[in-house]
Amino acid sequence: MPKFHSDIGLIGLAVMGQNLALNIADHGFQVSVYNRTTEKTAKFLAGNPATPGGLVGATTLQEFVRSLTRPRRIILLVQAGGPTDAVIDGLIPLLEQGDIIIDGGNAKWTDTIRREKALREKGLRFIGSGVSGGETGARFGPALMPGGDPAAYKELEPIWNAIAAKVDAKTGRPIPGAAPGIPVSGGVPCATYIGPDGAGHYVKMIHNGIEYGDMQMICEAYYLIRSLLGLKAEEIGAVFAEWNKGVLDSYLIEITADILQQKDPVTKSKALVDVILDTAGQKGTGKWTSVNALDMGVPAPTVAEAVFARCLSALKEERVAAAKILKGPAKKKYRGARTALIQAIHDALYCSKICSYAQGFQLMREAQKEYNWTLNFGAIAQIWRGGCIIRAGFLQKITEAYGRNPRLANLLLDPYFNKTVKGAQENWRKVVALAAQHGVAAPTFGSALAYYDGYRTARLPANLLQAQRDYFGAHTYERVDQPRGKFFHLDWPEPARPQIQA
Ligand code: NBP
Repeated sequence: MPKFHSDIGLIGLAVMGQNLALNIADHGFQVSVYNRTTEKTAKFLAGNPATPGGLVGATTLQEFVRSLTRPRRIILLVQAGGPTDAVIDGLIPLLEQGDIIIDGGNAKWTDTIRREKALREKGLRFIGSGVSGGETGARFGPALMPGGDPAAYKELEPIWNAIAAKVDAKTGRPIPGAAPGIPVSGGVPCATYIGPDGAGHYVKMIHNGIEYGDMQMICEAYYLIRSLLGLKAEEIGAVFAEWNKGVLDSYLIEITADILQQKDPVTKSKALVDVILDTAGQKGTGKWTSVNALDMGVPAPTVAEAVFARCLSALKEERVAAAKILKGPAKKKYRGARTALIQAIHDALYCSKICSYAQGFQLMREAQKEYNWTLNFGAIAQIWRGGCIIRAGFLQKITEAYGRNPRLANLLLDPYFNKTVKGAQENWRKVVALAAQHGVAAPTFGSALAYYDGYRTARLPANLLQAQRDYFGAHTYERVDQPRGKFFHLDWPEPARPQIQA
């Protein structure tokens, strides 16, 4: 017997909405659902007649809103951008003071800041929540990154905690075992209040930027093994399966091992990966991360390189034409030991990954100043351990690093990461050099190494840069022998300028 009023409502029954509604209902909450195209609602309800909490369909927004217990909690899982605004505009006249709208889409954090403010002024409450883990995550336990009104989140928290992925309290390891109708029990939920207004969606964007970096780095490792050692896809898959047992243990390494061992269902003899066209798409969160890094002046080159690598891959016809004209080094087979090179590529991947995450966390550190948030970096790394695409054993090391020092300036400075990079950097440098010598593009490996070397350098060549800027633009410079903030200028065009030779 359905309850008269549902516990929560959900608008948008595409992939994410359907799966999240089922996940919520699995946990005993009655969910009212609404979709603009009503046939989808009918089909969804017909396909899921018996869930523990129950699903209630509505064909109009009015009927949907009336079906909810007050204060109403309404999740939006519609296309980000204009469609999200359109749905909010449709809801506003139907809602009452204190009702809560939760945007679970991939909204840009600045949109979430704007929407939260506009709704607050109308007496409505707004939560922008990152939802990570794709279709399977939404169904069986995503990582959830809610931001907005903290009191409103308190009213959502029991549901968010119930449906989130769970990790072991001591080890941080994901707890597997969810199945339709049988939710995971025990463990720490991969959901935590991130901060006010757009904080949740900001952290979700950084998650996605890091995901871009991780994926590209894995591709570079695969490509280097293939190019230098000539291993077949399934052999490289076996290497990744082995790597997944160590420090690189992660969802993305695990699926890569699986992908590389998949045969093509059409030719039946080739590896599937060998018949997939080498042009990558993107939806924009990596670009947002990189643009935001440039806007805030935070060095985050590794994610940007991953975005550019996708852009370069998309120039397929140009690349095919250029391949006939532009020559690289003469093709030479790598003559060293195979096992040692595979270990070196493993180390290059791990060191590059550490730098990429260091950059992501530096971005969040700067954003919290910019937007007046107080972010808990250890907790953010902890909720990424389960449910989401970048889930990895390595994140526990980040939680531990921020546990040791919550004000850590850069992950690289933490003793564990410092020691790890110190021990592995010889291999990392060898791989970047080999890539250059053999003409194999490895942009994230190379940029991460340049980031590491730049960050650990006390005196960079920016002294010369400042002199150049002063020369043509009178931009002034500071001196090493004077206090910071004191600026000097040399009248370069003046014929009588001091002619003291260096
Ligand atoms: P889509 O992003 O493809 O959005 C489709 C939904 O938006 C449908 O329910 C559609 O209704 C509705 N919609 C649109 Br389009 N315009 C609308 C409008 N003007 N008014 C009302 N409804 C409208 O769905 P998705 O892939 O399930 O993703 C949902 C959200 O979750 C997005 O923000 C996405 O970025 C985010 N996300 C997706 C993933 C993923 O793996 N797919 C992961 C994490 C987050 P209709 O049926 O009537 O067309």
